[in-house]
Amino acid sequence: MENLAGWASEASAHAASVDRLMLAFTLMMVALSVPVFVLMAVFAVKYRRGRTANRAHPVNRNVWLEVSWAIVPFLLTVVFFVWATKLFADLYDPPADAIAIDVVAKQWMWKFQHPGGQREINELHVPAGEPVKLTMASEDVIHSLYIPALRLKQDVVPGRYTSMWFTADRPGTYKLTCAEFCGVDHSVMGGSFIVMTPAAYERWLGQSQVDDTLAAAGAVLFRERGCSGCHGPGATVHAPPLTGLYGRPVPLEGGGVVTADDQYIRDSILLPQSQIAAGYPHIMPTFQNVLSEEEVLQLVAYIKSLRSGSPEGMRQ
Ligand code: HEC
Ligand SMILES: [Cu+2]
Repeated sequence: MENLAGWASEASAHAASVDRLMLAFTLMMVALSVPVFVLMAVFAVKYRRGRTANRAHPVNRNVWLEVSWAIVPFLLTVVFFVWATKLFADLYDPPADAIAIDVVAKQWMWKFQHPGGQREINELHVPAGEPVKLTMASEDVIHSLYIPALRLKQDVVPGRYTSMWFTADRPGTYKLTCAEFCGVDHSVMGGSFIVMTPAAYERWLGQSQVDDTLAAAGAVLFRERGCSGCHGPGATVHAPPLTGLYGRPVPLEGGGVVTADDQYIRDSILLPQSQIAAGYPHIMPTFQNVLSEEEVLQLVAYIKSLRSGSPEGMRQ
């Protein structure tokens, strides 16, 4: 592999913020611990055996001095708590216009799929300066996607979606790896994270071989796997229409309302008995062990594309 930028490089503003936090925190720890060790050494010398020092030890309390060395470090650490929490919370707040890339982890490779259907394995190409959101699923065990240059790491867990987002701003080739021991070949489960200028990314998208966009691949599955038999416009079965479902609140049987997000749609397909849409019969079969994670992601992309009034919505 050619000249991967080292672990120390920063490929996003977030990475720079994390480094600033770590540096400041380290400096604070030094500032708080140096006086302790210096005084220890000074007193060990000053009061060592045989030394003529005043050992009378008169009672000499200075309450404010004593309070200050509890309060000052406390306030300092609270500053870091707030600072770090802010950085952490940002990770859960992706911009709505982020480019949605799907990730499937399996022993032992990373598969990436771009919204236009471009697929790649162990390489992730992204444009600089644009937010990217990864939705991640695992085909087998727990993996963890770690991109050191972004200072980001997120577990990829079987049975649910996890996500992470970033705006890389420095074109280059960086390391990408699995940070969760996932079997014998765990150590080779990695590759490169390639940040390109937006123009180069467009060219790359154009050159990559595409069978179908994610949503179009999902539309084909929707027919082939018989979903349209129940959910299609002509179906005689009483099943909910899926047009406009994404992002909408869904009332559930037995009370409660959930928002139809990626995870809900995924669970509806793989664990249909877990959350039943109110007013519908329990007849939807499970597609667990029938569909691969990639196929489920394609179906989710298709259902997301079914906006009310969109031409895609007519495609069933
Ligand atoms: C035998 C008929 C049938 C088939 C086949 C079927 N479904 Fe369903 N589906 C239903 C019914 C009935 C419900 C509502 C009850 C429930 O939530 O389980 C439902 C619910 C859903 C929901 C949740 C909708 C909502 O409004 O909350 C989604 C998403 C969904 N199905 C997707 C699919 C997909 C994708 C396929 C194909 C892989 C599929 N279904 C195949 C009958 C079916
Ligand atoms: Cu792994």
